[in-house]
Amino acid sequence: MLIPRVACWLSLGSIALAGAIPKNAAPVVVERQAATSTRAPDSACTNGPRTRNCWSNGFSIATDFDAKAPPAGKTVTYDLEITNTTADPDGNGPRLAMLINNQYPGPVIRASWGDTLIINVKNSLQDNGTGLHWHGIRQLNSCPHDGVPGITECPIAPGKTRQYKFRATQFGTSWYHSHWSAQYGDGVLGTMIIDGPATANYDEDLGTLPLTDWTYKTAFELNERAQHSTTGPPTADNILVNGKHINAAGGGSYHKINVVKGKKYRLRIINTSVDSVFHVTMHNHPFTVITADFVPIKPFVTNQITINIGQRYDVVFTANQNIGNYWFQVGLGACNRNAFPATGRPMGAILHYADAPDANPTSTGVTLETGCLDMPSASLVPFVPNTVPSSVIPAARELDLNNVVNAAQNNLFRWTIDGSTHIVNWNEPSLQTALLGETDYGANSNVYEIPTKDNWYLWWIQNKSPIPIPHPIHLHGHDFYVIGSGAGTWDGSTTGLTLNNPTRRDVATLPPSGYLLLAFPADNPGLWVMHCHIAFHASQGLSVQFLERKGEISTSVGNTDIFNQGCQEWNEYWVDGNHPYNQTDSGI
Ligand SMILES: *[C@@H]1O[C@H](CO)[C@@H](O)[C@H](O)[C@H]1NC(C)=O
Ligand SMILES: *[C@@H]1O[C@H](CO)[C@@H](O)[C@H](O)[C@H]1NC(C)=O
Ligand SMILES: *[C@@H]1O[C@H](CO)[C@@H](O)[C@H](O)[C@H]1NC(C)=O
Ligand SMILES: *[C@@H]1O[C@H](CO)[C@@H](O)[C@H](O)[C@H]1NC(C)=O
Ligand SMILES: [Cu+2]
Repeated sequence: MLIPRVACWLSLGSIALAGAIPKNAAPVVVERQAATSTRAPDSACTNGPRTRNCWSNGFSIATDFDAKAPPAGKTVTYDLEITNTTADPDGNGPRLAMLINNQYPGPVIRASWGDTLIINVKNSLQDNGTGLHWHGIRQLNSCPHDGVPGITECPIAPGKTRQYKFRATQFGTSWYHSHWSAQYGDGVLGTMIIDGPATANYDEDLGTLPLTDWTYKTAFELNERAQHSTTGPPTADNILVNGKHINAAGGGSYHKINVVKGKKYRLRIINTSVDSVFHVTMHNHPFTVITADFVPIKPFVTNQITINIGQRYDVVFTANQNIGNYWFQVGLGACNRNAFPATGRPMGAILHYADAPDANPTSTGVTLETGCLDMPSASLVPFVPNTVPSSVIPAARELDLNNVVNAAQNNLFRWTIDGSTHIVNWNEPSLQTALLGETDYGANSNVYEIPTKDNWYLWWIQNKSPIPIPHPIHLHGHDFYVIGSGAGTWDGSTTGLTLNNPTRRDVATLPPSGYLLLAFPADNPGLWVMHCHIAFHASQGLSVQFLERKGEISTSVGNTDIFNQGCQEWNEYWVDGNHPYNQTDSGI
C-alpha cells in the first residue's frame, strides 16, 4: 500500500528554519507592499497583467521564499506512465523512444506556489528501471521524493508504480526527467510550471519552450559508445524546440509560437539537452529576462541568451513589430557538435503573428554568439537579496575534477572527483544507509558531509582535467550562490568574488580548466547529488553526493513506507547475479 505522508507537508514550522541564516536587511520591495507604485498591501493586491509582482495574502515577489511559502495550497495530482515505444519528432523516421503518457515532451506539470504535488509514476518499460527527478525543486524535508535511483530511492521496477509527493516552495519554470542512467535522452522528460509572482508585467503566459539536442540512435547505444570513446561523446543529429524541428532533408516542421500584435508575453525557455549549450534570439524582439532557474532576478534586456543544460530563463517580450513571421533562432555553443547543417535553414522555431501567412520568415539568420559559459553574473541579480558570509572563504572545500581512461577495459572513460568516479548502488541507495544509521556508503559513493545546521559551506570545484570543456554543474535540494568562477586555479583570495547578493540558481557552468565557487547553507537534511548535467558525463561518474545533517534525516523525512516499498519491489526484480542487463555506468 502506498501511504500518503501528510503531516510533514503541512508543517510550516519546519519551513521557517532558514531564519537563522544571515540575510540582507530589506528586500527591494517592502514585504506586504508588493506594488512599489501604489504601495497597496498584498492582501489588497492580486496577481494580474499589471500587478505581476503581487501574489496573494501577504506573499509577493519580495517574499523570502526560503523562509515561507503560501500555506495550505491545493493538492495537484498527475498520473504518468512511461512506455517503450517509438518517436519521430523531426520527420527523419521513427526510432525507439521511451515516452511519458505517449507524449514527447511529456505532459506539462503545473501547480501554484505553496501547492502540494502528488505524482504517480508507472514504469511500463520491459527492460529498465526508472525514477523521475523534479529538477530544481528544493524537496524541503522530502528527500525520498527527489527521484535519484541509488541515492534517494531504489529505481521503480518494471510494472510498478511509485508515488512522489512534494511541496512547491519556490515558483517559476523547470522540468522533470528520468535520473536513471541515460534514459532521459530517450525521451523521459517534461516541463514544469509553478505559478507565482514575477519581476515584470506581461499579458499572457506562452508556457514552456524546451530546447534539446536529438540523436537518431538511442541514448543507451550512444552512452555505451561514449564510455569507450577516445574522442568524446557522439555528435547530435538535430535540435528540437518543444519536441519539433525540420530535418536536414527539409522534412519535419518548425514549432510555432503564436502571438497577437500589441500583447506582451512571458516565455519560459529551458535547455533539456543531453550534451548541448544553446544561444537563442528572437529576431526584432528583444528579451527582458526575469528569472534564472527558479530565482526571480532584476529584469534586464538583451537580444541573446546563452542557456546551458538544465538552466532556465523566463523572458518577457512585446509583439510590437509588423504582423508577420520571425525567427526564434537557436545556435549551438562552439563546444558542441551537431550534424544539422548550419547554413540555409536556421535552427529554431517561428514566432507567428495572428493574421500573418502560414510561412517561414523571409529573413536569414543572424550571427549568434558561440561561447559556452554562463551569462555574466552581473546580469543575474536576484530580486530578493542574500549575503554569503565571508567566513566561508577560508573554509572552502576543494573538489578536484579530473578524468581517467582505463586501457585494459577497452579505454573505459571515467570522470573523477578527488580521484574517485561516482557509481551508485541501485539495490542499496545511500538514503537507506543514512536511515539505518550506518556509516559505510561503499566504494565510489563520493559522499561529502555537511554536518552543521544552518552553517554555510563553500565548494570549490577545480577543473584539473586535461580535457578543456565546460561542465554545467547542478545541485539537488538547494539553490547555490555562485560567488565566483574563472579560468585557471582559484588563488584563495576574495578578489573578484561576490558575497553581496550573488547569482543564485541550481545550474552553473564550470569553465574549462577553471574553477567554480558555490556556497549554500545547510538548511535541508538529506542526501543531495551534485552532478554535471551533460548526461554522458553523469553516466561517466561526474558527481558527488552531500550527506547533509545525517542525524536529522530520519525525523525530517517522516514516514518512509513509499521508499521501503520501492526497494522491496526493486530487489525482487533486480536479483543479484540474475538480471536481464547489467549496470554499465554510474547509474544516474
Ligand atoms: C524496448 O523494446 C525493445 C524491442 O522493441 C527491446 O529490445 C528493449 O529492450 C525495450 N527497452 C526497454 C527499456 O524496455
Ligand atoms: C535499458 O534498456 C536499454 C534498451 O532499451 C538497454 O540497452 C539497457 O541495457 C537497459 N539498461 C538496464 C540497466 O537495464
Ligand atoms: C543546452 O546546454 C548544452 C550544454 O551545456 C549546450 O551545449 C546547448 O547549446 C544548450 N542549448 C541551448 C538551446 O541553449
Ligand atoms: C552481467 O555481469 C555478470 C558478471 O560480470 C555476467 O556474468 C553476466 O553475463 C552479465 N549479464 C549480462 C546480461 O550482460
Ligand atoms: Cu560535464
